[in-house]
Amino acid sequence: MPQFLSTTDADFAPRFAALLEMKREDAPEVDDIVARIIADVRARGDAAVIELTERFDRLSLTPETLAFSPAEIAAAIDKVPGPERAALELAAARIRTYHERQRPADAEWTDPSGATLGWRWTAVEAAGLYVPGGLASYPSSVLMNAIPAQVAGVKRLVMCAPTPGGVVNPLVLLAAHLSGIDTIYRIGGAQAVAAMAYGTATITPVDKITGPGNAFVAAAKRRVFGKVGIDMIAGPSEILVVADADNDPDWIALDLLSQAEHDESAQSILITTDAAFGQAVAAAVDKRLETLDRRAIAGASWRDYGAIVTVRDLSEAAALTDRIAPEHLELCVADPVALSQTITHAGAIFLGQWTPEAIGDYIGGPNHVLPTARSARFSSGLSVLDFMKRTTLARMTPEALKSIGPAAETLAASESLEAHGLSVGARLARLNRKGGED
Ligand code: HSO
Ligand code: ZN
Repeated sequence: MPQFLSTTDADFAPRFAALLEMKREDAPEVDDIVARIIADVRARGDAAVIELTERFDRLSLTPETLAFSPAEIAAAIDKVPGPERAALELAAARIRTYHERQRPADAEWTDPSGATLGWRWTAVEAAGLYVPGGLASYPSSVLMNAIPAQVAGVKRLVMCAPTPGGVVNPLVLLAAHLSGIDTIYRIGGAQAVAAMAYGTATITPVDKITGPGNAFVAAAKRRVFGKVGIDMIAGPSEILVVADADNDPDWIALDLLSQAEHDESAQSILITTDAAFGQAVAAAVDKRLETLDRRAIAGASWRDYGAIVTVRDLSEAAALTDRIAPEHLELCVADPVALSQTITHAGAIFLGQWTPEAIGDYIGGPNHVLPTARSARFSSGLSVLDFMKRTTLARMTPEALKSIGPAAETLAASESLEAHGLSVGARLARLNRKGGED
């Protein structure tokens, strides 16, 4: 049974607080194992990667077969049926068009002192994308990670995807092909993350690693952070639907289940202004759970973490939404735009009853790699900016240095950093010696 709450209940405040605090992930303690794997890959390179792949993925590779050959990729892609290919191509095109608008602008201006200031954006040189094996090997996630990198102008894009027993999802290879990935290694786990971060004889290291993975991959990403950049560490998926009574309960039930089916630890919450509508959605979820393919996973998520919250009005809904700071937020109300303007903390907002969250997972255009576990309070979904960095620019003229240099000398003296002060002072002395002649 999901939880039923109402803001009119006497015990609402503590129950809602408990809902927010609910710990959904008990990540197994794998850090020691991961530390050893990374050390091994750093010490023995390809040999370690090959041995670990043999052990964990039952796949024997050589340095020559670590990466798929172009012929293997072409053969796999050929197997993709037409409709899937067309859908993936449409998704890639829409995601690209959306992300192209995120390219940031450089800036440059001259301030009143005469100093010219600004910044310039450039792409990271090489990025590595991790794609999990098994159930969570999603072609859509390949597009969502690789296309922003490609749009940013990353020159070399590689991918690591474990292929237990040698089995590969042809759609994953097609997605990689559509999003400009140059090389695909059939390796996974902490060893793949270590190889991308530190490099081996065959694998050239990258500068940034992104993409979801299991506890081993997450621990490895944390450990290589600093040597390379990483994206966020994503937790289980979440959806919050705010709906008034003017909705089909079955649609809302399916939207809740669409994220519940990802993971037993996923969380789906409905906030509604109408208690009877909430009951109707709960009944519709139960009905759908009788037949849904993934009913075991979705049912466990709904039972353990699902919640239906009745509120007095939409302003209460907005306040609770900001406290939840959901990864995905659907606003199925008469004026979703007005409601959205009263909400600040959400990874992605889906406006109106014709915008199921699944559109955002696949084809809408915005990225589906989004902040989970309330981190939408301080962070954003994956974007082109994650594959770029900013270099600041400053250029003084003699006049500008005369104008602002003395304050730098004062501050240097106050920090007892003599050479700092002198590096400014020596220049000012020259300017003063020249007197007013220029
Ligand atoms: N909703 C997931 C992403 C995904 N859905 C991939 C389907 N495929 C995490 O936001
Ligand atoms: Zn999804």
